[in-house]
Amino acid sequence: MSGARLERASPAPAGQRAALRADALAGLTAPRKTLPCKWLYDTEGARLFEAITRQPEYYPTRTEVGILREQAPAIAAAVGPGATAVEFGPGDGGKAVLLLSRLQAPAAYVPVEIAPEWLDAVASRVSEEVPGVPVLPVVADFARAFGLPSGVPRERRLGFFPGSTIGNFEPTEAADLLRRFRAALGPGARLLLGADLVKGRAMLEAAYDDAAGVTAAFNLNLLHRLNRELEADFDVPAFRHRAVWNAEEERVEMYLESLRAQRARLAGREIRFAAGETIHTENSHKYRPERLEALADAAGWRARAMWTDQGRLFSVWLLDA
Ligand code: AVI
Repeated sequence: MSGARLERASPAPAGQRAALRADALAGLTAPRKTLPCKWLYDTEGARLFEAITRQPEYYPTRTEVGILREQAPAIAAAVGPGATAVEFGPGDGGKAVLLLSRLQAPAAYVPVEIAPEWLDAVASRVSEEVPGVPVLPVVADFARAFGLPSGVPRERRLGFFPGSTIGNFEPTEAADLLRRFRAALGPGARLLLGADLVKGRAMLEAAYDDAAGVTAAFNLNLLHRLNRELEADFDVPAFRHRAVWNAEEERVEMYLESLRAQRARLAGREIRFAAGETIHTENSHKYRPERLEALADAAGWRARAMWTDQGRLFSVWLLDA
C-alpha cells in the first residue's frame, strides 16, 4: 500500500475525490483488481476500524497496549529523560497518553497527521490527559518526504509509530517509510515501533474476519465509499469479505469477492466481475523478529531493544538512528 495512514476527511475534498477516482479506475480495470488500503479510512471506515480494535479476535491493539504498560519502566529507562515524542499518525492519541505518562519528564509531544481536525482532537486530548507536556501539532503527510518545523526540539527525539501500521506497507515501501522517519527526526534520534509477529493461520484469519462481522463491514465500506463519493453503483450485498493468510509472503490479505457475475458503473466506465472474482484491498504483513531487524537495518536504523508479550504475538522495538 502507499500510505497506511488514516484519512478521515468527510465529505472528501475535491482533490481527494479525484485521487480516489484515479486509484479506483486504475485498480478496478487492472487484470487483477485492487484498491489501495488507504481508502478504507473515510469517517465510517475510521469508526469501523476503532470497533475492530475492540473485537475479541483482533489481538494486536490490546497486546501492544499490554506491552507498553508492562514494559513501561524498561522503555522509559532505555529512552531516558527529556525526550520529544514525535508520533506519526496518532490515531485517537490513546497510546501517546500511555507513553507520555510513563516517560521521564518528556520535553514535548509532536503528533504528525494530515487531517487538521483530527490533529486538533488529539492535541486537546493529550494536553488534557498529560498536562505539563507541550503539544506541538504538525500537519504533514508522512507517506511523503516531510520536515519537522524549527520549533520542535532537536535533542532526544523519539519517533513513535505503534499499531503495526508498518505491516500495511509492502516491505520496500516500509523501508522507504522508515528511512523518511530517520531523515525527518535527524541524527541521534530513536524510534519506538510496533510490529505484529508471524503466528498460526487460524488466529490470524480470525483476527481479520471477526465473528461479529466488523472487519467485513470495514472492508465492504470501501464499495459504499465508491458509491457515495464517486456515484458508482456497486451492489454491495453481492460482494463478501475474505481474509486469507498468505504463508509464503507472511501477510494477511483482504479481498472483496463478487458472489455472482455482475457489472458496476464507476466514473463513466463499466467494471465487470466474474462470479468469485476478487478485489484485493489490503495486505497486513507480519514480521519475524529477524526480518524486522533486517528491514530496520536496510533503512539505517539499529535495533536497540525489543519487547514482546508472553504469547509472542506482538513486538515493540526501540531503534537507534
Ligand atoms: C491499521 N492496520 C495496522 C490494521 C491491520 O491490522 O493491518 C488494519 C486492519 N485491517 C483489518 N483489520 C485491521
